[in-house]
Amino acid sequence: MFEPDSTVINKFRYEGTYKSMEKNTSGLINNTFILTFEKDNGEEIMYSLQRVNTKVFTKPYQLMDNIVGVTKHLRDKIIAAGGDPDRETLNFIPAINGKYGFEDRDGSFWRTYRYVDKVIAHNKIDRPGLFRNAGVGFGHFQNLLADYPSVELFETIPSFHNTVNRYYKLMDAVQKNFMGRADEVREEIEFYKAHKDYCKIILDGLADGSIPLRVTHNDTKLNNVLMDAETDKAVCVIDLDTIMPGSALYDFGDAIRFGANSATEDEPNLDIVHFVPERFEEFTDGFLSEVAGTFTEAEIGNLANAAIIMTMECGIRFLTDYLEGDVYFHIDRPSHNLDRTRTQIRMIQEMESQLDSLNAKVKEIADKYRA
Ligand code: GN1
Ligand code: MG
Repeated sequence: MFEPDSTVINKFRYEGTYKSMEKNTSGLINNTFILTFEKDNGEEIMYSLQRVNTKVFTKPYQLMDNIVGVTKHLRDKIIAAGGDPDRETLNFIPAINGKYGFEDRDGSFWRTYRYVDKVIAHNKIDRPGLFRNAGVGFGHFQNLLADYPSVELFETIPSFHNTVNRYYKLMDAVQKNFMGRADEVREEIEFYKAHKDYCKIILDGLADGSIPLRVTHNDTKLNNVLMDAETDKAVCVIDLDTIMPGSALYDFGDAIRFGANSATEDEPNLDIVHFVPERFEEFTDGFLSEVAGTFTEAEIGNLANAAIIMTMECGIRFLTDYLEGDVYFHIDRPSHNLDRTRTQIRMIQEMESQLDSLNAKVKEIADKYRA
């Protein structure tokens, strides 16, 4: 479904002659294809071509304005710091009409950027050190965007991380019970009800000003930071669709939700799904090595809470989608969203049971970088 054909490929200013295409299956929203071209001198050049999900991102041209603005800002900073702008940020390729994407006859929106090579998008942390480096990558990204004019950003998904809203959408889906699946998931529903109070913590902090509004990535799962295949260092933060004003706690919490899991987000066997505190520590250390100096007390003090809150939010979204008939996230099996919500619940339970020690760890690490 939705494979790009030559009428799509020919719309972009690619270098060289088209050779081959491979599908990348990791994202849950957009569809991504890796294209290989051959230049006149025989060298290969690769691109990512994406079909943007316009049910989720309803204004793709405005979305691309955000991304073009942000990547230009990043590029300038990377050059000023002596880095490699072709590797450390995404480089989008215009269509032949000069715009950064185009809508085809069927209403699909396509965009493309240079493929970053010699990197890995990890779906799971399988060795020490890697997650600390991811923390440095996302923390550094936060710093690079600290002076980005947020007024220029179009809100690609309004209320994206409004966890309270997400909670009420779940309650609504339970009531409508469109697929007749609510009875089967009573336990999960009760779990989220019992943990409802977490949902408002970040929103309250934003409202009273103790948590500042910053420019944030908002989708910081591990596979959205490309890691160098040889050195394991973070190279490039990708998936820039949800860059919007938000709380840095969203970025921290979502990264922990995904990367401090001993298994993948959709592991059906809960016996092997655990929250790994050492991973939490590693990521916190990397992240705070970049941002400790600029964070407020409320931000530092809520890092561990944020891990629980973002895991709640995502679990709530998976369960809502399950009840609504799997209309939002890509699924490969009927229970896919249910398996996903269950891993999130397992993570929350284990984080909650050691919240005091996680808070103590955060404090220790923050003090180290603030000394
Ligand atoms: C989606 O696009 P992708 O796969 O990086 C989702 C995130 C969820 C994530 C869960 C726009 O991210 O919010 O946390 O799935 N993106 C959107 O894996 O809804
Ligand atoms: Mg995404």
